Amino acid sequence: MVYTPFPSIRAGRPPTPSALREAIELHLKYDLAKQPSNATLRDWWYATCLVTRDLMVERRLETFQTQEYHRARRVYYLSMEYLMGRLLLHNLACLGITEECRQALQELGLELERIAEVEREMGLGNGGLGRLASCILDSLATLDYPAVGYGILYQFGLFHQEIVQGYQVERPDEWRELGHPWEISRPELAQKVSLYGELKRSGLPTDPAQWIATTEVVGIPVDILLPGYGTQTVNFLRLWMSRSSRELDLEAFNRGGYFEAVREKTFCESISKVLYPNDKTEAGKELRLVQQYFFVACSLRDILRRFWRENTRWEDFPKKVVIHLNDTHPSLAIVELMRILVDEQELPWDRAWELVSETFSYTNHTLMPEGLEKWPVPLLQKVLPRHLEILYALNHRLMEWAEKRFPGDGDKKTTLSLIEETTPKSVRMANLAVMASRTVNGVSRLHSELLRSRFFAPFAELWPDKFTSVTNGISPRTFLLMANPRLAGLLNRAVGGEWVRDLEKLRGLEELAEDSGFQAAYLAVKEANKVELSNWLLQRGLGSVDPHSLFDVQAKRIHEYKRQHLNLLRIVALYLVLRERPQLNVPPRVFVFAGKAAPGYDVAKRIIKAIHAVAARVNSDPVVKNKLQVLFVPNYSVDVACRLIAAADLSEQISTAGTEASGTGNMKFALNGALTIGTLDGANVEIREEVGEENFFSFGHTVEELQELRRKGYQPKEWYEKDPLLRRAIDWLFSQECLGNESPQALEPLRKALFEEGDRFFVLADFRPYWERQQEVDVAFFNRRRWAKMAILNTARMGRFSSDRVAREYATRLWRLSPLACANREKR
Ligand code: 26Q
Repeated sequence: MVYTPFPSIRAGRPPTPSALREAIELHLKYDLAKQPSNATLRDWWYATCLVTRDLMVERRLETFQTQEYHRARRVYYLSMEYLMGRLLLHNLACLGITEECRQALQELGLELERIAEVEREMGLGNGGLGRLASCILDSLATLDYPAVGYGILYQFGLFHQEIVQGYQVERPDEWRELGHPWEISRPELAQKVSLYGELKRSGLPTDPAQWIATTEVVGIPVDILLPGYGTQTVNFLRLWMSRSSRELDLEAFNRGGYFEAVREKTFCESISKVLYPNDKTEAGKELRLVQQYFFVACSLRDILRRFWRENTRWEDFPKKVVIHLNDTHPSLAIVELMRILVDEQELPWDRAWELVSETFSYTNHTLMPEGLEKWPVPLLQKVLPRHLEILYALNHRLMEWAEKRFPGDGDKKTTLSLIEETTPKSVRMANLAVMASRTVNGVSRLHSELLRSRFFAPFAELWPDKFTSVTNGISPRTFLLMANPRLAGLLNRAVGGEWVRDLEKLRGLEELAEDSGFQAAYLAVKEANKVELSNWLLQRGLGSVDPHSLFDVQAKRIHEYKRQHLNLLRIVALYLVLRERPQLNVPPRVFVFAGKAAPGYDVAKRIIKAIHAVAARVNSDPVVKNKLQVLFVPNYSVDVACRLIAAADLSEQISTAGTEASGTGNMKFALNGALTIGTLDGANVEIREEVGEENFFSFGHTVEELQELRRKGYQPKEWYEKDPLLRRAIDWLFSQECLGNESPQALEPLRKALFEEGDRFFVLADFRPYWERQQEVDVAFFNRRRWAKMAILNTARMGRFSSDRVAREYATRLWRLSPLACANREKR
């Protein structure tokens, strides 16, 4: 480094705006070889990020020394996905220098917010699971927990969604195109991983074996620093990038032949190339399996390297290391650790199992059978032959335990088994994760209950104490402070600024809920956010909306179980009613949809098409002008989410009861003062409990009622026939009047799902209760003071859904981890 960045920082004081300005100019000069006169917005952004990074590095080094000195017990959070969003404003806020930086840029004639918008967000995840991982890492750092996140540095993140003639079109997400100043590459910590090949062995499967692999891949770690908010702690996320091991080895090129070597190089680089754009499992894709093993094997080697720097005996391993599995995607780590211990370290099998089974914890994120990962045995045999053998050996033990506990009960054993007896056979990763983990948790109370009583029932009989629940949460930094600066400012004035680190502090708002001055200020914030969103929509050519309308938002992945089409059917019904009775007194509403469909999920894509077809008709019909508008915001992302969350009046959380494990969007909207219309599903149940049922619009069949409907043989056709409004809405949606010039086949797959395929998600059964509840929403919205009170009470009572509470629960109850702040460090 050619300059001494900030002597003042080391003394623990924040840098002055002029010190920051100077540092930005130095980075502009020495890292980008630019002068202020020829610097682009991108250059200024890059330089500002580098200065911010310098400041985080100071704290990172302190954190590292503290954790190493104390030989801290750490949690290693393994996740295939992280949805970090843009980082500049977040990192500045964590460091507490947002205003100083704003002023520094102002002195340079620049505006902070404009600079921050240059950043391409890190979209290395599909949705809820990836964003939850990011929120939890944010909270772990904020609470000073020693934690490292591991994942994959996908060269292409989740695809960009464009809409062409109402259809989703996917484009590559080249998020590193402008460079990525947050990355710190660590080639010296590269790891080598083996794949394919064959086994050489003499003894039993539980004896050490030799795996002669034919392909070797190198993982190069790239770190992203993760500052806590208002603390010295800076943790990090370590993302692996795959490269060929022969890259630097000219000999190998000659040995293997030129063509073969290039082919292998291409294969190796393809491993971290692209994020799979599905949020449910897709059967048996080899590259996905290779991705999982690659990232898990690199991470484990890195964990072991760190362990041996600070420790000397295996028996300390479970005392110092907790490995958390974010769903089953990283569950090969269990098998890989067994392999390392047995084959490479030559520990006896039972001793290895002791260590392994004290190390892992596992979070399940899905209830749907098709969401549970299974790998075909022949694929494992090909890619990871030794791991398959270890899996069979583990299953042998599992079946012994099962026989002991349930003698002669073949059915129990069949459901417990790691191996599913299909053709070909496959390995059930969830069963492996449950078997090997000290704790297994669901992500909401309802979800955890259903896991225990249905999906993992025999496991819960075998190991009742393993199962627990940690209801999800969201980061107050990302989803209030950053997403909604106006509301954040109002809250600071009302209850002080402590809520950013302690969301329960918002309880203090309860006493203001009926204060007309505060209500007015609160409504004014919402109004201003709606104006801002309207302008943004207009700029993007997405339509012109009246900010006085009720903003009704459903933003999340497009899925049949999330039932965007239930929302759409209600819109159609309302449209038909309004056409007949244009004078009907309903508040003007803007219906906003946003979300991506998995590229291979046809019905979901037809739902997007249906939304656009309805929007085209409704928005151009003068009869409902100023009453009803339908918008689809393309390319849903963390950035778009924040804009919608700040502006929403009503949050649609309408999944079929028993299908949404938790939901976290529900929390983001409610915290920002949108009222929820929602089913009794996932965390909705707990949100309703916290905010009070009088401040929550619940509707729809419960899990038990649906069970009963199923038992009696649910016939969507009957529901269609007995409800004239529903019938009209459905008939119109699938009519040529709605489709316009489109082929009559355009929505056929959607219609089939509702009728021929039996409406798996009970859209028709829940239509009427949904319709009726929405009428109550209209009434409530007319009464501005009542609405304000309800919204304020939502904000006031969402404290429990902070990811800080989540991190603390995981740390204390599952991981037995203690905070370790930098100041705690004694002299060596
Ligand atoms: C697995 C194998 C192959 C390809 C893809 C996948 C895959 C990828 C992502 C499977 C599932 C996911 C993501 C699931 C997810 O986001 N689940 C959501 O997790 C949230 C956080 O716990 C919950 O709030 C949501 O209810 C749940 O749907």
